[in-house]
Amino acid sequence: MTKKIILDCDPGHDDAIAILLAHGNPEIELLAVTTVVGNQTLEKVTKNALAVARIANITGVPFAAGCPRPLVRQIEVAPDIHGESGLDGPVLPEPAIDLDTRHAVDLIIDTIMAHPAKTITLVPTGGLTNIALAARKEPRIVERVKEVVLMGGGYHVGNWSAVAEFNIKIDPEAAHIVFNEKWPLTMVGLDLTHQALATPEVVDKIKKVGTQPAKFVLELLDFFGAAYKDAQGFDAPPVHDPCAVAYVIDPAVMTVKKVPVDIELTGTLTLGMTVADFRAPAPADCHTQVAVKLNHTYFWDLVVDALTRIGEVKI
Ligand code: PIR
Ligand code: CA
Repeated sequence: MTKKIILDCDPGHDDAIAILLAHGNPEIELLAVTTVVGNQTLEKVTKNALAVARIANITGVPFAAGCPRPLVRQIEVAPDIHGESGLDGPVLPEPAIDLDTRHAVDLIIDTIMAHPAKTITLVPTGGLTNIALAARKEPRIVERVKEVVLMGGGYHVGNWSAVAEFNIKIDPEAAHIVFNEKWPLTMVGLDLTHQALATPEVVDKIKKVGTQPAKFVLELLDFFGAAYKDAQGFDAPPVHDPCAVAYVIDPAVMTVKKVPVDIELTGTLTLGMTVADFRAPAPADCHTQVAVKLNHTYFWDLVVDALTRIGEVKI
């Protein structure tokens, strides 16, 4: 049985690769792609999502734009890592498909309500603004989704402050809503994604695919790698967002641990921290788990396999 997902993202170099993995993997049925302000403005990340659709020849999947700003806070974007366009590096094609006319929040709700209960996995890889609003606008989706598998947070690491990760920190109130709803939630945080390094061996494997979409990924990794080197001193860049998609494809790609997680909203030094309680035993009603250890080879094989299946796409 295929796994139906809605990908809510802010492309973003790693978001773009997450879209390609979801599209190219035969286990995944991509029901919708929705965008949210994050790595860049809503306008830019939405344009980028449509460009990725064209590059991989994704047709028949609705793409919709969502929230242009966080619930409470001012907009914070990440040009140091993703550039002015949000997807700097490759030359981006003009979109070939039209945006869905619905707001992302409505597309998310409509899609979940139109499918049988517990069949759809929500995969957020940006700030949680759209998901939080969807849960408030139509509370029945919380019972109805199968699970939420998100890239965000980190129980021992931050990248937007000493203890907070970007996707959580840019809209902590939204994250608080999403983590406190009782749906099963897997946090694929920095503890995990900092293991998903695009090493020279990985880049070599992608080179061997030899298609235009693979070349696009190489150009993304080139820019992303240089930015990560400059901004955070990484020798190889951590490719965060496809990790969440990989977990949906096969949970065996990583180990997870069931622990309660909540979002800090009032700390002056710790705003947006994902506070995970590792004291044993986890309460019986614990609905959250955190990703711990990645099978690096298996993960990158999934990405290379997806690119291979996408095959050549000429623009
Ligand atoms: C990555 C991101 C934002 C800022 C930095 N420094 C690095 C984006 C990625 O798209 C990913 O979803 C998440 N936010 C990682 O923090
Ligand atoms: Ca992202």
